[in-house]
Amino acid sequence: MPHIASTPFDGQKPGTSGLRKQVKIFTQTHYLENFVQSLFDSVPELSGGLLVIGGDGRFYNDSAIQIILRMAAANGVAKCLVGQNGLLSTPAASCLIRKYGAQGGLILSASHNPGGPDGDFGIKFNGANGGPAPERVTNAIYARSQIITGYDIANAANIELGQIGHTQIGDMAVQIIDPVRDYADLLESLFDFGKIRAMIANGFTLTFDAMHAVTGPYAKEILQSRLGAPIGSVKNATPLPDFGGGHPDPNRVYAKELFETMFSKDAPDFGAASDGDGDRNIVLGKGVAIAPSDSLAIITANAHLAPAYQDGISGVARSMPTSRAADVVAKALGVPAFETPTGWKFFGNLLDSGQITICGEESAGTGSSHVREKDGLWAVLMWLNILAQRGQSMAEIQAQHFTKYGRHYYCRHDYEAIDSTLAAQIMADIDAALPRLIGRAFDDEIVSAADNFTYHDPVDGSSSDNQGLRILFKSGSRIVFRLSGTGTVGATLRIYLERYEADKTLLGLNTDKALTTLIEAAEIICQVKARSGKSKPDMIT
Ligand code: G16
Repeated sequence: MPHIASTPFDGQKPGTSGLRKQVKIFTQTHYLENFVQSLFDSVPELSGGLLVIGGDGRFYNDSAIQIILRMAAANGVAKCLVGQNGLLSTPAASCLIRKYGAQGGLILSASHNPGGPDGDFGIKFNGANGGPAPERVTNAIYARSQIITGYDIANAANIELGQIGHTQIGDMAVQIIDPVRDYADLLESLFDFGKIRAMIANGFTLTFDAMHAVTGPYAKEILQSRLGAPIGSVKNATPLPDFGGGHPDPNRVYAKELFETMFSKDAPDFGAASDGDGDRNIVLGKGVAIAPSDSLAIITANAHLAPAYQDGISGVARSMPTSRAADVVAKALGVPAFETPTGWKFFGNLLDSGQITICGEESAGTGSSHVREKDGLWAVLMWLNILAQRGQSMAEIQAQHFTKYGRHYYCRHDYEAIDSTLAAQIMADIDAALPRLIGRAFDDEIVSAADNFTYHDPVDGSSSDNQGLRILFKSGSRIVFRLSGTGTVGATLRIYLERYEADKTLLGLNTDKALTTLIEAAEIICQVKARSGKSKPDMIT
């Protein structure tokens, strides 16, 4: 097998979710190859093993898959399972790794980041449990990438990715498979499809925006073919290399059409969207958007209504910046609630050890132990199952939830593409000021504690420090500052704001108004506006 000499690239350190860079960086000669060889060198069990490969269909997906297949053959992989046309959603890849006992999977995606030649590309490695590689593996890959001297790649023609069937590259078997069927079967086994189908047949209306990303074929099969939603219920269903020029991030800005539909007088009963690789979700009802942290809490409280969870859940976990709404539910259910750093990889050990059944994040991610990734369509089906069982509207279910458990007003302000040195300095300055903040008052909010979050994994005993700066108030309110680990330009400062309200007369406030004191306190503490010259956040979710 040919060995090609190369030299290391700077910055091949996987972030919150794999290696994510601009396409123009990924397509440099030897760039992808160096990273993939570092991966094969760091995960020796792939040699002789089964590897799952697929991506979200973005620009460079096909070319990257052809390179990875030839490198897999040269590195002794026994067999690759590849999604037809190179497509696999992130949760579907996780499902396949687990179902077929693969040693791992490579998922090509930059998630919700834009695609096309001027957009972003990414590569994630998931291990044999189906979940994102833990830090010890990503650190090893990075360390290897810094000393790499070359890579192995087979001489072979491109594989026909559009044709389901079996082929070979040298000694390595390649099977092109239906990207949808196994995953759709898994979801069907978890939920009461009969009840959801009956609800839809009785006039319940829904719309799903696939944003020209990977979920189109999955949503069409599940929602239209298996559940009987009318053709056309799934919008923007064809995956496109540039996502149709859109930004496959299911939020108020980029899924504007969906939000407008759901807040119009002709709104269907249910609306949802997913992201580039199908792991995120947003769910809406007529005139109501459910915040991801609230969705996690409501799902936790109602999961027993779905067949797979009818005997109850073992526990719930959320990332640290996610609102604590799910903790309140866990307490009422008498199950443990865990707080992990941002990044789905931190849920893996808790899921594998059976300590949690459900987990989620403020960044539009919800999932369960059925796979080891967050799963957009799982959340959609969980909500549909809950709606079918309860026979109420989304707004009614949310309102009853707030009345029972109280409301965690919540939002996130993002300052994007700020100078990386400045962002690091802002974080260092807040960190240094934490001890002095304790006892300080911001209007009626008094700081009771402030720290830099370190996670101690209760399963393997590992520690992860520097995972966000937390400022806790006596009232139960909270501000968190963190730098994003998924951006590709400069740095993104995320400010997470949360206020708990149990007073039943104060459950219907406007979120911005409810959080005014905290928003002002955050700027006093970090001065990002003054220091970056930005007058407002680039994104509020
Ligand atoms: C990824 C991770 C999530 C994380 C999110 C935001 O999601 O899988 O765990 O919450 O990024 O991370 P950050 O705040 O560091 O930008 P995705 O959907 O982009 O893969």
